[in-house]
Amino acid sequence: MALKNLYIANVIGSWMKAPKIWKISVLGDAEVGKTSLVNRFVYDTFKDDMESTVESKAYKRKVDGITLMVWDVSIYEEHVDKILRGSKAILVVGDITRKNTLNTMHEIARFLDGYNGIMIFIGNKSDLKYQAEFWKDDLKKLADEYSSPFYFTSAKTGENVDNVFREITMGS
Ligand SMILES: Nc1nc2c(ncn2[C@@H]2O[C@H](COP(=O)(O)OP(=O)(O)OP(=O)(O)O)[C@@H](O)[C@H]2O)c(=O)[nH]1
Ligand SMILES: [Mg+2]
Repeated sequence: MALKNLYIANVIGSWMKAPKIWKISVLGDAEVGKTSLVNRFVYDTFKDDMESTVESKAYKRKVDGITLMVWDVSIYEEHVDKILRGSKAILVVGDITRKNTLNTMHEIARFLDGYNGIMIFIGNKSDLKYQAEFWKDDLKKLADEYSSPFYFTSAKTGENVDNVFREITMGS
């Protein structure tokens, strides 16, 4: 084989073997549990005393042979557009115990208008169901508007957290 062909074969070979890396961004109002969800998913841990996230940060976990690069997007982030660029999926998170965080989810979804990846709506803190200010009907209505799935999760108990990410890697 000519040297050039050998080179091309090598490049294509390593490209095919390269791990799949998918970017996922997590958005939502202050204190809805964005960092807690990421911590639960990546480290399987939970803390009651969380500090507010000042700087957006990426975390990695491999699922179904795919490396997920999960971006915990700070509410202070000035370059949201840049972070969202190339996201395979965007998680839009609200806190079920605060109705205003559902309004923020609506605003975020409007802001994302035209995004053609997977958008998933999440009502977090499902362990506090008895304090819920919004529930299934409200979240379903929002999700249906964007033909997107929705989940209720608890970063505290871990309920449904893995299922959200499975939704993304499913059928890959
Ligand atoms: N009961 C309960 N508390 C939660 C859950 N998820 C997060 N929390 C608590 O809610 C508070 C905020 O959680 P964070 O993960 O810091 O929320 P955040 O969206 O990252 O907040 P910012 O970075 O300030 O925007 C913390 O006190 C968490 O312990 C949950 O599923 N259930
Ligand atoms: Mg945070």
